[in-house]
Parts: sequence; C-alpha cells; structure tokens
Amino acid sequence: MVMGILNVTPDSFSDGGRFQDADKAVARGEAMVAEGAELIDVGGESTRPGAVAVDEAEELRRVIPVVRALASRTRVVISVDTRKAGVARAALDAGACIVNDIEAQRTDTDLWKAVAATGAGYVAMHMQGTPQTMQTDPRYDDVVREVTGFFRERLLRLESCGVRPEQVLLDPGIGFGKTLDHNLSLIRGLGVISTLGRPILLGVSRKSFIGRLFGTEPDHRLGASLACALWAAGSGAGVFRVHDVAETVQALRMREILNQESPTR
Ligand code: 8Y7
Repeated sequence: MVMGILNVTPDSFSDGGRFQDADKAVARGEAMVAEGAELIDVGGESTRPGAVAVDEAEELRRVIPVVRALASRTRVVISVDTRKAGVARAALDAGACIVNDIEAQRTDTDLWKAVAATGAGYVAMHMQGTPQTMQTDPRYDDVVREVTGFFRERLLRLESCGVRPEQVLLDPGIGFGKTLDHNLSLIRGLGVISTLGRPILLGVSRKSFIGRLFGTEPDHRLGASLACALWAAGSGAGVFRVHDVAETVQALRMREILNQESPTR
C-alpha cells in the first residue's frame, strides 16, 4: 500500500511552503488519492534534523481542517503524523484512523491511551534521540538487532496500555538517528523486523541518505526511492510513505505483475 505524504508545514524540506493553505493541502491529498494512495499521512510539524518545535494550538490549526475535509470528501485512510496526544485525539475525532508516531520511544503514555480508547491504528517508528540532536553521531552495536528489540519491547508496553498488537505497524525510522550505513543495514534487515509479525511501514522517499549516495537534491531522488521500495517489498515492507504516489504505485504494481506466474490479461 502507498501512503501519500501531506505536509501542512511552512518549512518542510521538499514541498516547503507550497501547501500551507488548507484548501491547497486538501487538493493535494485528493490528487494523491486519484494517483492511487490508499493512505494519506497528514503532518503539521516538521521533523527534519534541526527543525523548530511547533506548539499544540498551531499544530491543531494546521492539521485538523485538512483531516476533516479529506475525511468528508474521500474514503482514504487518514493517518495523523503527530507526537502530541491532544493533536492525535482531535485528529481521530475529525476522521483520522491512524496515529503516526515518530516518537514511539516516548515515556509518557497519554498518546497511547488515545490510541487504546479509540482502537485506532498506530505506527511505532524507531528514532534514536530527538529531531534536534538525532543526527549528531548516532551509534549502535547492531542496528537491526537493537531496532528489533525496541519493537519487541514497545509491543509489550503498548499492550499494557491497552493498545493491541493488531493495531500496530512497525517502522525502522530511516534517517531518524541513523548514519548512511545504519539506514542501509535497516533496509537490508527488514526481514528480521518482519519476524515480529506486524506490518512494516517504510519511509525512504527522497531522504538524505539517497542524497549522500548520489549527490542529488530531494527532487532528484525518485529512482533510488523506487528501488528501495521495490527491494523492501520483497522483504516484508507493506506500506510505503512517499511523496511520488503515482510512480510508486506503478512500480509496485509492475513488481506484482512480474511476480504472478500466469499471464494477467
Ligand atoms: C517518516 C515519518 C518522516 C518515516 C514515519 C521525511 C513523519 C521526514 N519520515 N513517519 N515522518 N516514517 N512513520 O523525509 O520514515 O518525510 S518526516
């Protein structure tokens, strides 16, 4: 499945400032649905390395009108990308049904209680550190083992807060407190994470590790983004969080066709 990225932030790195206005954001969301996105991830806080924090009132102001409009105008599954329990609650109330939590290493359980109370989906993303500091010298002994262990422990802790494993998707958090080699190891190691038995969500689209490999700006990283998605689809990733919806849908569909043994048409 393809999850389209809908940033409603003035400072997001690849479509920064273009969809600040709620109407434009909704139109972009509808366009991604037309391109084949089965999920839309709406986010009002930039989490690129070094980005400044957004207060709750501002995040609500950005996100809620867009969630509400998309929920009333489309049947797409809406995910809210937030670290704040208050924003998660309001978005679930406005029609979202998944919380995308880049801070699944959290210690406060408020957001989990909202997920438990509503039965919503929950993306547990691994991050080492915080967006402000995560790219300063991230370290692991064995990144695949550590991230897998983190998920195993989180699933138990989530369950003790009333969030059933069936509600949870796992995401290794490419670029969140990881070097280039850590990112590559995690993509290569998705098969290990998938032994936990939960769906895997992967976000590689236009990320800076691709820029490091090929020396290209974000809007020239599509080839490698697609290659990662296809490769990952073969080792257990089931949901792809992307900017380029039509291209990713087409690539994944082509892979499916080639994997079928009998002729399709
Ligand atoms: C991811 C994400 C971002 C990701 C999940 C970007 C919000 C940076 N990346 N959420 N968010 N997984 N679950 O490049 O990889 O889109 S923001």
